[in-house]
Amino acid sequence: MHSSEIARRHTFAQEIAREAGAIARRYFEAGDSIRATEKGAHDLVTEADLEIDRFLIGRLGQAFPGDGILTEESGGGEAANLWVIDPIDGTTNFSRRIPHFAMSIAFHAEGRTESGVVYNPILDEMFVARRGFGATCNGRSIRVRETRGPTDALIDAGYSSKRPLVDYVALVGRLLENGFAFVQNGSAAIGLAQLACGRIDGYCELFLHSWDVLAGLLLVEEAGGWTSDFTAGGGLLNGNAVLASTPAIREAMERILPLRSAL
Ligand code: LIP
Repeated sequence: MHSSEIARRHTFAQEIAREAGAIARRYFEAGDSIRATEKGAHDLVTEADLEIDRFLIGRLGQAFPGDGILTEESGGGEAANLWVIDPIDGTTNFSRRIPHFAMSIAFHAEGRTESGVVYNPILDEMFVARRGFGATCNGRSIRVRETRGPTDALIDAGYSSKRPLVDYVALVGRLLENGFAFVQNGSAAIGLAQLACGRIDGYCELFLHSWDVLAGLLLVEEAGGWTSDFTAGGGLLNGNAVLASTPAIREAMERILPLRSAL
């Protein structure tokens, strides 16, 4: 795809992320409770997820009718030019009015992510990356942290109920045994954005979907970090484990969560 066409999409993604954020803020700041429906164990969907999903699909369908769209709430399939979207990543946080959630919008063309946007509308933090052009937060360049080693590293280790609990417990055990500190903050998109801007040193989770991570993984790559090849082995449509970190702890993290790495 020509660079100018990617640029058009990159700019548009930021515009609709901000508009979608206004929808999320309307629910977040309303007085009544945010009603959530359980799709599975600790896997929620709210009216806001569904309204933002419809909004983003509508805007993208009007602006780029030939592109494919894959979202957490509406599904979709593979396409040469594909939008991969989580309308609210961190829905449990959102439903409890914890301001740790984001709209995650990625544009994936000819087998690689070209544009990623992760927007936290409550903190008004717009994380943006275009492949080959770096990563920013609110327009300011961001870089991963210069980690000194495991005992200097803070890792966000997401929990997925789609993998055995014993495997997550073992993963956390390996992190702690090797001197890492860990948090489990409930949003892969935000966790990867925080890695990209130097607030944490790594993100790992045993299973996630592409809409949770594609935008955040590009942020990390463009901010000088390392990421596993999430789309390997059909990850784009089927999901995969995810591992991302600062370069200094890559080898240590690959021992913690052994994956075929690509970057
Ligand atoms: C969430 C992920 C998070 C994971 C949660 C949930 P959602 O996505 O971002 O990393 O641990 O279980 O899957 O469901 O809020 O879009």
